[in-house]
Amino acid sequence: MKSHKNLGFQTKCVHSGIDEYEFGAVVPPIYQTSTFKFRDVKHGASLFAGEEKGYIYTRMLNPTVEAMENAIAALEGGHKALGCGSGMAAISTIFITLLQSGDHVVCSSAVYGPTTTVLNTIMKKYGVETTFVDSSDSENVRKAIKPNTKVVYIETPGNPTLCISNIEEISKIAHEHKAIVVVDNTFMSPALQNPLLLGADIVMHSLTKFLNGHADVVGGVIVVKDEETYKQFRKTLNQLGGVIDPFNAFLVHRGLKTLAIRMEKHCQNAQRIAEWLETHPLVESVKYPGLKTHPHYQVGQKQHKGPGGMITIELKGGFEAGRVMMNSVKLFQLAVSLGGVESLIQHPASMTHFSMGKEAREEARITEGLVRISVGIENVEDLIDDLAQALAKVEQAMSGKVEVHI
Ligand code: LCS
Repeated sequence: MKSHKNLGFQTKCVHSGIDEYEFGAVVPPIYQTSTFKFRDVKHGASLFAGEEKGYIYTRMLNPTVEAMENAIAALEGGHKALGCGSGMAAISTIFITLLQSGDHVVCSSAVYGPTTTVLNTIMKKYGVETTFVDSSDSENVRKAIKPNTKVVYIETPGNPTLCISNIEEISKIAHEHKAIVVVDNTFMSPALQNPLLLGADIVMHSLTKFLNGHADVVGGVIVVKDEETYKQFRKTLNQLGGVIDPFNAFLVHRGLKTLAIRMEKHCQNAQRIAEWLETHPLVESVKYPGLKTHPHYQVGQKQHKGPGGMITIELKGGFEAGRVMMNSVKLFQLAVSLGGVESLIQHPASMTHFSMGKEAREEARITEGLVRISVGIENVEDLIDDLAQALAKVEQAMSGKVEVHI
């Protein structure tokens, strides 16, 4: 791959991948093949021995997948990337590769629910212990580190609380103790935040979200800084088999081409909506990294280029009011997932973060009344109109039950 180091981010989005495709194709062809023919026995043997570069079998490497991996590595400023069958496949590949029985993990308390569950069930079963901390205060990470801490895992902004952790500070603390820093960068995308450039060792994304951006793929990716780590992860992926398939990789690569302009629109729309919600009399609180009222606003300003497309709110009527709102939206769709061009709304306590249990939710400050919004790229006036009519329904439903000052 040619170096695109000096090009602008949106140019990299359009041009990164593999330099030349067969037959002069302008976009990456979909190599929908499970296996690749060897010229002769000597050729096959040399590919298996790693003496020659080439493709053998799609679980091991596929050119369409490789083009997407190259593009994401370039956007994150990494050495190489590995496409996985889902964000959870990427997360479990990272844990299984880096950890063994007797190791300890320090993890942000506010992470995607199943990440907590994997650490508390599967990894625990294999003898890996985890301490969950509010990593928005880096000192909590320092205090939780033990002599056997192998991995510090943070998600920033965290799902769904949007708490921000200081990647640079946490990386320094972890490295003093020789721990590996893994950052789930799903909520920001490389257009807004590059954890590897801030000192982290490994980045992962759920490709299902902003990177693909069109709600039609489930996928994940791991980005690493060096060849040795790449080889370790490739071995695990090859053995356990959690790879992405060529067609999904093609779709993600297509989505990447508009990443920077989509993220700009997500940020603009979300900022307008967050500011509007903040003034609405039925809204108790709004959390959005672009609002000065966000508790970690300053850290965010330092480490990301834009506040992203995710907002959380608490209504004055708690969960009951949130239920009416989520049932009343017309343009926003009541669905989990996030980061697509279309706006979605959901209830973390009963949906995305149900599996982690009430106790872990309370520790992560995921309240019963929290409503999460993924702001799409529609006309913002239409989105605000939709939220306004849904909140008007809340007002009708709750009249007499909550104090409403309009
Ligand atoms: N990391 C984050 C921050 C996520 O939000 C998700 C999925 C994952 C990892 C896992 O990725 P997946 O395996 O689904 O590709 N988050 C979801 C959510 O908030 N709603 O539905 C899925």
